[in-house]
Amino acid sequence: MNVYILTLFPEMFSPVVNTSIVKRAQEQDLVRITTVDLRDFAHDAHKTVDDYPYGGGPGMVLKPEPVFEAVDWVRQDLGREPFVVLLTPQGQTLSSGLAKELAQKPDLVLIAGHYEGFDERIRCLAHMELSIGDYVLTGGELAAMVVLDASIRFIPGVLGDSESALQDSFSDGLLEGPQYTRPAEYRGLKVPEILLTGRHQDISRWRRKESIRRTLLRRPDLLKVADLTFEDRCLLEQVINEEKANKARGDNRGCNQTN
Ligand code: 6GU
Repeated sequence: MNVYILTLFPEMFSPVVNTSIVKRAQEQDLVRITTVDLRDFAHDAHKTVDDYPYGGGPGMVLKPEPVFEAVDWVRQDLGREPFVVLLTPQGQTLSSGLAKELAQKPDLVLIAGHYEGFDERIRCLAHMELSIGDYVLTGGELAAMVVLDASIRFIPGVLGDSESALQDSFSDGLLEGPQYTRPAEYRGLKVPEILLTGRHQDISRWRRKESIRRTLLRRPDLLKVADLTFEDRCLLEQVINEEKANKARGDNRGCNQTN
């Protein structure tokens, strides 16, 4: 996949693009990431990329020319038409499903606007407008990094087997259950005994149940749309009853620290 990031702050991307899994994906030629400095497409010697809003008002507005011409440059560089995403808090909210869709695009352009706003005509360039949540960032750069990171995880080969996206929260519509490593007891906090038994079938079932429990307690909205098997529904029923009992007893999430 080719990803072009159009930004006024290309230097913000180097820690993300040059670290860990994103770096490895590039070394393996699974993704090619190019940051494009919008200032390189300014028309004057001062490299002006923003201007006062027509009609007056506070703040500056990102001019259309640098963005249109940067996209033209990408088209030329590729020799074909990329899929263009504009990062804006007014866009569709990013989800695991959208990230997966984007991962299937051979050529992706992420436009990260900055300043108080951008000229409305820039919207005409975009096939999709994306937000990463209901809060406002000072610029689209962090959002572009989030979109990039969330998407490339779905490109086959980017994650190793042990990192597989299949086991993640959301991959099957449920949250991941709890995980533990050694020691088996720390400050009186114990690892659930079932995990120490080596009974793989029982452990699988326990993990599925705890994934359902966690989703019920934290994101019941996800549970409503997840496609649960008959066995999942039985586990859900058990979890609901256990949680009722726990509530009556005043449960504290297994955090009874004793030393
Ligand atoms: Cl894509 N941009 C900005 N500036 N703020 C945001 C956002 C995007 N998504 C959430 N907040």
